[in-house]
Amino acid sequence: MLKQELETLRERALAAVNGAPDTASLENARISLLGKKGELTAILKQMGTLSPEERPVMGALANEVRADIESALEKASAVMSERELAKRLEDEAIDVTLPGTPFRAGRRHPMQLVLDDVVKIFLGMGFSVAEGPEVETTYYCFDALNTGPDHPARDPQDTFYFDADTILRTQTSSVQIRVMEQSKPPIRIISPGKCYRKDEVDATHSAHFHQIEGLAVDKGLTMADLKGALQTMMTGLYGEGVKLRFRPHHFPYTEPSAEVDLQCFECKGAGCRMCKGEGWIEMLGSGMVHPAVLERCGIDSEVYSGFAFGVGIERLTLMRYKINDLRLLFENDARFLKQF
Ligand code: 2NM
Repeated sequence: MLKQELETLRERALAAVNGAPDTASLENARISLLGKKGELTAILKQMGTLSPEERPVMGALANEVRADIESALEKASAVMSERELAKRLEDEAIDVTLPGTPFRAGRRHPMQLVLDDVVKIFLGMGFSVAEGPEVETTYYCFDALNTGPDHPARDPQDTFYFDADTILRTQTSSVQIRVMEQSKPPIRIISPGKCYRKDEVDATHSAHFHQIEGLAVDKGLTMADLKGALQTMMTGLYGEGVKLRFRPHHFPYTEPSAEVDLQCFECKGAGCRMCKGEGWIEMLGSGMVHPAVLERCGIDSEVYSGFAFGVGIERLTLMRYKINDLRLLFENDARFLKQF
């Protein structure tokens, strides 16, 4: 009776194990056959009803059946894991020779390209880069630069005021004043940065713009040093053969002062649409730092002299790439920016 049950169990078990479709059903089979509440255990519980002679015989048979089922399970499980691994390897195979997902890298803004070039050119002449706050006091933007309380440049029509003494800087000369206050000559710096003016936006104006100012203070500096530095900058930016023209001008903070024009490289000075028939294009302001400005920063103007200049990065960039509208530089249109 019990012998019969064990034999059928073995037959059904081996059929179930060998026919299991996956590891999960194999595990289910193991539990229902050999588990604590499984079929073999249920049969073994009846051993108590056997006679002492039958018991060891049935016990041996039960062990044999268990061993058969266990070894069938083991074999099936090994075959199955191998098969499942092979399938996963095939399903998840990666073709490393396929092209990757392209990474769309950005690029430097045309004004950044120009700024980087200008910085490199001045580093080559022994200058370093100085930075300062965009929110400034009227002292650093005006008073320190000989632009007293009644000067028209301080008009709230033209400058953004937070209060009577606090403004958005209108030029980066404020940075140069701070450097002159804090250091002793020789000084050679350029100060690039954002500046602000209450300008209506059009093809050549914006309420925020970017400026580079340069300053050198040392014994014996003259206009010749200024001209040499500016010629080096313009040649570096626009190539050999660029011509500069210095015109007398007035700034409160330099004496003498000069505006600097670049010979139009479209018409070589003959006059064309680009230079509006002038042959020359106004590029920057410059001059020898006014002795009163040096003195106010604690620099002895009897011993030291300095030259300074200021130029708009927008202007330099429009010229460099022959762009006809300033607004293109600020609109962040990728179709435009991709060209540089
Ligand atoms: C310009 C034109 C001319 C200038 C003067 C100074 C300072 F601080 F040394 F006095 N920095 N920059 C200067 C001179 C700026 O911008 C058109």
